[in-house]
Formats: sequence, C-alpha cells, structure tokens
Amino acid sequence: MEEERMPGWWGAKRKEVVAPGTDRLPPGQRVTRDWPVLHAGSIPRFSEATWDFRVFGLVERSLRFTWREFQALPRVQVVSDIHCVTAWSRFDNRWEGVASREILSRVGVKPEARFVIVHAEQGYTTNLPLEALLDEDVLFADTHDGKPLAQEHGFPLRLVVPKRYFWKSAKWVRGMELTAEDRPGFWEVRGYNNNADPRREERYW
Ligand SMILES: Nc1nc2c(c(=O)[nH]1)N[C@H]1C(S)=C(S)[C@@H](COP(=O)(O)O)O[C@H]1N2
Ligand SMILES: [Mo]
Repeated sequence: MEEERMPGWWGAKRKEVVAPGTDRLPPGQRVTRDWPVLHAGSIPRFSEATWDFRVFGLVERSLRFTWREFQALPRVQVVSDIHCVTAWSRFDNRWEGVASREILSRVGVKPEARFVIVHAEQGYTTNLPLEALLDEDVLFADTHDGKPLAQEHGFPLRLVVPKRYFWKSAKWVRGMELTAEDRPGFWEVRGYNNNADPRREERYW
C-alpha cells in the first residue's frame, strides 16, 4: 500500500493511538460519516503576509514562525477519531502537519511551565495541560484526508487533540502560550469541562 511507505505514517499503530485498551466509541457518542462545522464567530480570512505562529510565555526562547517557516518544519501523519461534545464522533481522520511536541522541543520549555493556552484567530483560546501537547498523536494540522484543510474546519491550521472533546482542537490557530497556572479558555469559561476527556464523559460542569 502506498500509505505504508510514507514516513511517520501511524496507521499500523492506529488502535493504540485512538483508544488504548478501551472500546473505540466513548460513552454517549454516535458515529457520523459527514463532518459537522461548529464554531463561535465567523470564518477568518487567511493572509500569508500577516499570518504567524507564536510560541511564548514560560519558554527559554520565544519563537515566531511565518507561514513559510512553519511549512518547513518536520511533518507527521496521524490517524485519529474526533469526539465532539455534541455527541457525534467521526472515525479515521487522516491528519498531516506538525507535531506539537516538535514545536515545543524548539523553544526550551521552562520547568515552571505546566499549561498551554492555545491562541486562535478572533481571540479564541483553549487550555490544556502541557503533557497533553507532548502526546504523540497531537498535531497542528493543515491537511485532512489528503486535502488542504477546508476554510470552515480551520484553514490554514488547526490543532488536533484526539483524546479530548473536539472544542480543545482549536481551528485557525496562531500560537501557544506556556503558563504556570491554568487559565480556562473560550468554551471552558462558558460551562464546558476543563479536562474534556470523552472516555469519562467530561462534557460540562
Ligand atoms: N477558533 C475556534 N476553534 C474552534 C471553535 C471555535 O469556536 N473557534 N469551536 C470548537 C468546537 S466547539 C468544535 S466542536 C470544533 C468543531 O470543529 P469542526 O467545525 O472542524 O468540526 O472546533 C473547535 N475549535
Ligand atoms: Mo463543540
């Protein structure tokens, strides 16, 4: 199969990556084959001239990538399932992009850093423990099922965090801020669960 020759292809490890030791569909979810679009606000327009991706906060060196620089980073491919808090799950999404741990390895994370605030267009944020972003299945994706990410799904770049409900997977991402204290994000301050583990049905609080 052509796919198996691709470097970094994780299809063979899919079962472990998707759901270690558990049934694949988390409680209260049903499978959909289409891909619903959900977000607050409008779909931002991408301008390569002004786009950047910044890593800042508790790091030894703050980094700023232009679109071209970001595209030059080492790439990975991950197959994972989406679990949305509104109860749909979509299996076997083939993502391509840059692993979050690849980016974090370049900034020199300070020992005090324990959380990451993910920043996206129009002030959208979501918060995650640092270790969640070091997970091998987490990436900033620009490609889905072999095609550039659609505008409404986060073009040019979105985060994908398969082990959390999908609102943690910020669309139109622009950076990561490392912090010592947790800081609830856009949906987290609006009643969504801070941890968002689908296996434990951590939907709202
Ligand atoms: N920037 C941004 N990212 C976002 C959101 C948003 O409002 N703004 N909504 C989240 C929510 S609640 C969900 S369910 C998913 C939906 O992603 P999709 O439209 O690609 O299915 O995006 C997440 N990422
Ligand atoms: Mo959502």
